[in-house]
Amino acid sequence: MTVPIPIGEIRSDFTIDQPWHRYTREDHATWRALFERQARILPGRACREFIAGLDGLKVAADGVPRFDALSEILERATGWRIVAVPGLVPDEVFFGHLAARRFPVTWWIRRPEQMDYLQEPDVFHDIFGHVPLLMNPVFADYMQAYGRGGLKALALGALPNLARLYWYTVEFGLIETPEGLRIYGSGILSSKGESIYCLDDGAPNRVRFDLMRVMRTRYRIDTFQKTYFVIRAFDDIFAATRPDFTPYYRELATLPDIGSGEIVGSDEVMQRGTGEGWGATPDA
Ligand code: HBI
Ligand code: FE
Repeated sequence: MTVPIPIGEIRSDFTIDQPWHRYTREDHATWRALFERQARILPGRACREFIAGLDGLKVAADGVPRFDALSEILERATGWRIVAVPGLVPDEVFFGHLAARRFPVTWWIRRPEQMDYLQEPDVFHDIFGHVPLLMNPVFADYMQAYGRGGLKALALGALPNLARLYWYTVEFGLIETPEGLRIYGSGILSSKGESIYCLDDGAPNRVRFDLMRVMRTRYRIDTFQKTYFVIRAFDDIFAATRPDFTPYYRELATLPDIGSGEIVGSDEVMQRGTGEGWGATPDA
């Protein structure tokens, strides 16, 4: 549901000026409702780095924030800035921005009737879900490394493998802490239902993060995850992405995909899910 922006206002890198005048009172009310609901359920569920980032960003609880003001705070912390875009942008544009420490943020917000579910990222998912962790230096470095890796993966025709890494870490990752499992994935942090399901429900598998295993694992964009991958520290994913992936992609090309709900022999299984409710959503 990309809300139309006049074509003349979209720059060659797909960025636009945040169309501040186009937010309605209802849009700001939707932002407030989403923000207050997540702020209420995330303490004790979100990792402490996310909570710290959210506090650091003073993300305005009272309405859709001004991207320029957030970029000033973010830039001082980790050199990242936010750029407004009309919606999903082509992969090479997306990776190009990440590689330059620019996070593309969809400018529009969902309709009130979409409070509980939205397929395409909106401003709440992008700002509330992603930006607080961009305040964390290790995570901020990982996101730039991911952008650079994405441009290489595109060139090698290995984008689907890398997209899975992003999906199961940046969007739906869990991290182990002395207090128990915590959420760092943005797709979970911006979703009330999945913020509860991913930690409390017996249905999903929870498996130790393993780079090659994750890059073989399929996912659906329209259901809660059937498998969550658990890291011990952000450096786990940063260290894993340091080497040149070319040999990994060559090996992956010889290995079969793993189903989104499947457990394989090499897995360090932390929870073998019941699979309740999966019948209706076989893998894509
Ligand atoms: N564009 N605006 C935007 N936001 C995203 O998260 C995004 C995108 N384009 C491509 C993309 N994500 C994914 O396909 C890559 O992560 C693989
Ligand atoms: Fe996202």
